[in-house]
Amino acid sequence: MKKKTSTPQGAKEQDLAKCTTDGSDNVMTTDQGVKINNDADSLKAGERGASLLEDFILREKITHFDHERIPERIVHARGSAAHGYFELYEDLSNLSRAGIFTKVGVRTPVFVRFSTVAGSKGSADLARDIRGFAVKFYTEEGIFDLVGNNTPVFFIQDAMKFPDLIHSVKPEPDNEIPQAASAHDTFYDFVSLATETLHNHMWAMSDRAIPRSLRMMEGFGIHTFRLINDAGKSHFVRFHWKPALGVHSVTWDEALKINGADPDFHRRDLWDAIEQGIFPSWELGLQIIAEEDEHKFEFDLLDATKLIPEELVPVRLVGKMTLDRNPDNFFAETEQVAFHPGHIVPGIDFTNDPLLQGRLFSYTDTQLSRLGSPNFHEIPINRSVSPVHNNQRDAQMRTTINKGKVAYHPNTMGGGCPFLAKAAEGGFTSYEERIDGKKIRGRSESFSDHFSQPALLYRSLAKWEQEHVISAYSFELGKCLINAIKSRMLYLLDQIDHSLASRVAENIGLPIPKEVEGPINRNIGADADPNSQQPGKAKHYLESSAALSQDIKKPTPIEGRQVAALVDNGFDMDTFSAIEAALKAEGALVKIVSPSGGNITCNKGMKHKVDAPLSTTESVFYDAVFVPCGQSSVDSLQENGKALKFINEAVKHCKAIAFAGKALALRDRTAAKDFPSDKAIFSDADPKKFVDAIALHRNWEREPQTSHIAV
Ligand code: HDE
Repeated sequence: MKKKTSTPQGAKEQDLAKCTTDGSDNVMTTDQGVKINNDADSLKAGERGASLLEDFILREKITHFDHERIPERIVHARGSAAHGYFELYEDLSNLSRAGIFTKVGVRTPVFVRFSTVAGSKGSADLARDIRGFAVKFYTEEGIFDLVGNNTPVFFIQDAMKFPDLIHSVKPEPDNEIPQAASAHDTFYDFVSLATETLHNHMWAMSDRAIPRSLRMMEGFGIHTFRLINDAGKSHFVRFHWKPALGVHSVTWDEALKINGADPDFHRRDLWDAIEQGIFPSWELGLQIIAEEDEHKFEFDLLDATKLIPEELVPVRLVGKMTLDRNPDNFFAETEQVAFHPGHIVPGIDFTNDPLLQGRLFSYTDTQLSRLGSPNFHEIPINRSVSPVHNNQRDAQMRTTINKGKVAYHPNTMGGGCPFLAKAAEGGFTSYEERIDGKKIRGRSESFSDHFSQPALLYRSLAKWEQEHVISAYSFELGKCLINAIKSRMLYLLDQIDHSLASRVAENIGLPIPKEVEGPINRNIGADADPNSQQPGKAKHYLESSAALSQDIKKPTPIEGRQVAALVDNGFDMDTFSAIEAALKAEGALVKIVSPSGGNITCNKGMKHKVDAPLSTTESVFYDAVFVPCGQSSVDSLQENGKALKFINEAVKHCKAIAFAGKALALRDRTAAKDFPSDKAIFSDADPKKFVDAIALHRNWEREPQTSHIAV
């Protein structure tokens, strides 16, 4: 059942409503408003004659169709989005004068787009990839875009390398293979020659790159920004989004299967959750660094390949974002939304991070070719809710009708309008940072440590997470064809962690080389000193950082988790209802999965609608499985190969599984029987224990014993 949206008609919703339309109760017309009498036949010279050029209705319809597509985004082409709002917990005016950091009690409308990076618009959701996490705040002072990712760092340090990075990861240009996959030679050729990539690359090899849900991802602004208060004082800041549902991922085997069985898995999950009133939320966290502490770290705050461990600078939670409304139209909203890290408001400012500085150019430029005009800010989803007045004029598809003769400033003919705002009245002024230096094309020495943080990340992961990282590197390098590239990667991994490199080397059947030909890092200018580079610079300033791991110690909410009840005719209503009630009480969704579709009958003679017949569904779509008692139900399932596979996969993927009464016979025909004392496989179908196990996401301790399960 759809819960009522919790947002009052916010400013952005009212704004969008001006352009929202649907055809119900309306007559069909041409784009010029002429009522249409026949939409099935073109105008012809006689019943069997040639079509006539004068048919303006046919021409208009076909012409519009011919131009329906716009170029997909160069990167982040595949995405899904939702509307919502942001609320601040406490007044932060000592840090920033931005309304979103000072106005407690105001619900600022947001539009959030999540995306994968490398794949095309039609690629599958579970690609191993970084996820985009872009938030548009429609503030009372103008648009603020926080255009981040789901990892705290980026691959490169300088915007100059972005086209190279993307060209290396996109499908190879001769044959356009592989789609939405980094596991190929060109990517590893680049990564192994540009050691600054190694940190974010390890994030990409971790489970962060295969999230369970977009609702279960962290978000990061990555770059260091500035917050500026009324007195003009600046603090450095890094932005974090912490999901209420915790950070969870699927296994690589699940990801591969989901991509085939439901390429829209993440998109559907987000859409369905919001439709059912299960609104995802994230807390906004700030890492604040005083201006005078800029140089107190072992890394440079301007280096986007470095995170600031939470042990060094805690994350202060300052507000909450809730997504509570799906878009009305994918193209109009999700496809046409134009984010830009340069969309900031008074109280927020940039730093000299050379990656951020380059982005400030790129995002307007790309909209010009993607959306076709500098008027992209007039597209409803991009429109500010605060008034827009300036002397920009004309260009393609202009919708604003500017009155009067004056399109310049200063003027007297327009009464001096639009007039300028003093800083005290909200006029944007840039932070007056002192800059004193030579003009150089080069990189700061303080950016040259490329090995400490990937090593910190690896050390911070739990054993099971490290195993996933080893498998990911083994898969990716195993897919590369050129041995020299694989060897160079092994050499670099060895600098990060010897055990990691040895395991990957063993898996891909190559030795770790003692040295590599040429400089280790070749991502430097022709005259730069190759010996000034890695890996000798690695530092060990922190043993580990708990926030980098997904190894949860505490249960997380199970709202919106999908749980399969595997049943057939004659299933026992009492054991079914007990578990169903416990799950529903926590907001989880119970789906009846059965050998056939339509309805099935329980042992009390009641009919139940089957949510998913086994022929159309897969074990990998669910977070947990339970099998109620009931002789005839269990007898039927025991003879059904797909039902057995369903359970075997759930065992292999370390999920919570509960069997009740007679269902133990089914357990004994599957791999579940091999785990009699498993923490998440239950033979007594105790609802509470089952719910608690789902809240821990998976029992990863099972994983090392599951390699024999053939599914
Ligand atoms: Fe982007 N990036 N990027 N990027 N990026 C784009 O803009 C670019 C970077 C990010 O859902 C493009 O409108 C350059 C870092 C997200 O619409 C383009 C550089 C981070 C999205 C572009 C970077 C991001 C984009 C493509 C290096 C995380 C999707 C279409 C200097 C902090 C936004 C578009 C959405 C999209 C350029 C690096 C995040 C081409 C040149 C670092 C989430 O302008």
